[in-house]
Amino acid sequence: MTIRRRDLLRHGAGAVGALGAAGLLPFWASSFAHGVQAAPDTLTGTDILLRAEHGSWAIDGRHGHATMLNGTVPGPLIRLREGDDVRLTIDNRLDEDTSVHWHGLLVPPEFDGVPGVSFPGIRPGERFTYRFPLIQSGTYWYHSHSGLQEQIGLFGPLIIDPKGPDPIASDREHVILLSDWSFLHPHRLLMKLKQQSGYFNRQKQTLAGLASGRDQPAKDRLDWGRMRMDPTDISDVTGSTYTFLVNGHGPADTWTGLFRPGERVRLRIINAAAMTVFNVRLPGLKVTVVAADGQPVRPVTVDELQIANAETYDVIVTPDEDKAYALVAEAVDRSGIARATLAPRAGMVAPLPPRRRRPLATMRDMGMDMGGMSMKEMGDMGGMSMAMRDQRNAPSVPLNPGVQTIAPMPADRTGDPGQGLIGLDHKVLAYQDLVALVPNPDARAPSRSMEIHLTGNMERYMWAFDGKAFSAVTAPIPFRENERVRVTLVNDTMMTHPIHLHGHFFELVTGKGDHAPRKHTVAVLPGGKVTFDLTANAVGDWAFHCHMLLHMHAGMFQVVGVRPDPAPESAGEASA
Ligand SMILES: [Cu+2]
Repeated sequence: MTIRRRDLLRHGAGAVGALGAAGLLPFWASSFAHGVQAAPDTLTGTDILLRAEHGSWAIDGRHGHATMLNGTVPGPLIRLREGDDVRLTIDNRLDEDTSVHWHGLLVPPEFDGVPGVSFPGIRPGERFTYRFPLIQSGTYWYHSHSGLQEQIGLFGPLIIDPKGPDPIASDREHVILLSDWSFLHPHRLLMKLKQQSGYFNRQKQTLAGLASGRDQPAKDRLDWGRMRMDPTDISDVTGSTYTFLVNGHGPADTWTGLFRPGERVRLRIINAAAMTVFNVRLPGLKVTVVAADGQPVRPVTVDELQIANAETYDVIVTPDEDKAYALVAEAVDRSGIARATLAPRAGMVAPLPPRRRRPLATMRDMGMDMGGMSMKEMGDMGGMSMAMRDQRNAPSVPLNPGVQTIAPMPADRTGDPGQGLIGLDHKVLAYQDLVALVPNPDARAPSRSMEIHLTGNMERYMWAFDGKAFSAVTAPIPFRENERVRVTLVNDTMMTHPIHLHGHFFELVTGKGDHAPRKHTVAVLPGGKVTFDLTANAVGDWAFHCHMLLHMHAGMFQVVGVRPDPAPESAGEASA
């Protein structure tokens, strides 16, 4: 039955002449994929041409409008080789400016692809060629950095094979590219959220929930209500409007990756979603994490992992039975799932695990984990209203309307498995489980440290660093070339923010010495903090932003400026 439906859809798309080739899928993402090695339309070599254009595509049988590359959503698989000098040309056939950012790649700043920061952008009808040497390998991806194009389809996977042998051995590889799709244009999503925070939340607490014990007890509910906080507010945009996709397939279409029983299958998992953090598991299979953000880590075996927007994980699974296995990528608020099937033959379907109860935010998510004390008790310690927005807890942050709360006691949450996954009876990956496979290139102790607060006001849908939206920022965050700086990100809000720095990897500070895990994107859990050490070795201006795309759009975006040392313009002057 599933096959027939899928065939209909495929033929349907081909039969509608007006659509032309648009809306078809690249081979790597076709409904029954043999593995990325076998995908004949993969773009390889050193000269790549990508066409940005408008088109229509089908999601579970319904047509949507997208901005796309080479006529497909997701875009083509680009597979390059470390050590090569590559030229990637974008031919802009859209009626608006476009750009492509190579997410996680270490490239010269002028080829990083962020309009207004790295280059002016690519005008309609024009071509732009990115040229850079590939000095790394691993699983990455690419996406538009113009307007809201990324949210409506302009993204795809990018693999760089190592120059020498791959430290990660496998018999077969699949790309698992997660995304979210709404038939409402992202501008409309943003408008709805500005009009009414929690607009997309259909999982609010109810009286029935209270009676059944599913929701917060009445006392807590009163406390949270007084602060205008909703513990069911986990995701801004939810399954009420989003369809969650694996390789461009909705849950009804279901993408299937094939394997032979006993093979070591490498899954290159990429979260390309606009606004969705996913919990990924394959019931019945252990998942061995072998790389994070493209960088190999010591293998660590888990049952489940949370992947924030823009992160990548490479994992190995070894399905040894002649049966179908489900891959479930559950939206963090459990308002929906993306699903895929791993199967020895086409047409097999694996049963899905029962839907789990939606999570509730906790005191820990407010940055107020005080060992079971109630808010009333804490309030008695010094005044609750003061405690959730006390300047003393963040002297550098102005208490303007964009700053709704300041976490009073933000905890290092790198040992946590992710929101909603604490206390499960199986092993969930935490950042503290990650250990780099090879020693870090720079293990110097940092020479200075800085703290950056992630701030927001859910009611007004305002998001910023240190209470200052990008529109109000006048200068980049300054770094000197090659200086090593310890950066702590403090999340004063009740949302996870996946923070991405362009042009660099940074080392998470989790006590792993010179084997700290290296990342380009780090999820800072609600009310939590993350510390990383950064060697600012790439001179230039680099985007630094939240990868929740509507947060970025609303102002949680900054520029990091790495200046040569000594800076030519200040040579001879006393430094300030
Ligand atoms: Cu954010």
